[in-house]
Amino acid sequence: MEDCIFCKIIKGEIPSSKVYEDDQMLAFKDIAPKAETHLLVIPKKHLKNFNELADEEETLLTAHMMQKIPYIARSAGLSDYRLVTNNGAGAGQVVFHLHFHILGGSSLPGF
Ligand code: IU
Repeated sequence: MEDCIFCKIIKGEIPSSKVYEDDQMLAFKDIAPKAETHLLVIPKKHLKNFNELADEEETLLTAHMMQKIPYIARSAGLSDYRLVTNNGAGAGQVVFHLHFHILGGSSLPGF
């Protein structure tokens, strides 16, 4: 997607602080952290949000990302963390390339 900022990060056109990368996904530090540790995990395939991941053809990608997230969190020194995805503008999604927030490293408010 030409105008997608996260696609540009994947292509290396915009710099990011990568913490994990493989052929299907990327994890990097959020530029405006909302917790002591705030990582974003994204698929390399452009999918708008979690609703698109629910498509049957994305089953393997879904499993792969879910399996890697605990490893990425652990590698960042986190045992306790919050995993969030904002699905749609009404839920606070601002960047329309699917991403999971990993938030931790400090006490998080309950909700
Ligand atoms: P949201 O779930 O779409 O609201 O989250 C988007 C996140 O992407 C937000 O936490 C931003 O700080 C973050 N981000 C980023 O890390 N790098 C960028 O270039 C842009 C947004 I634009």
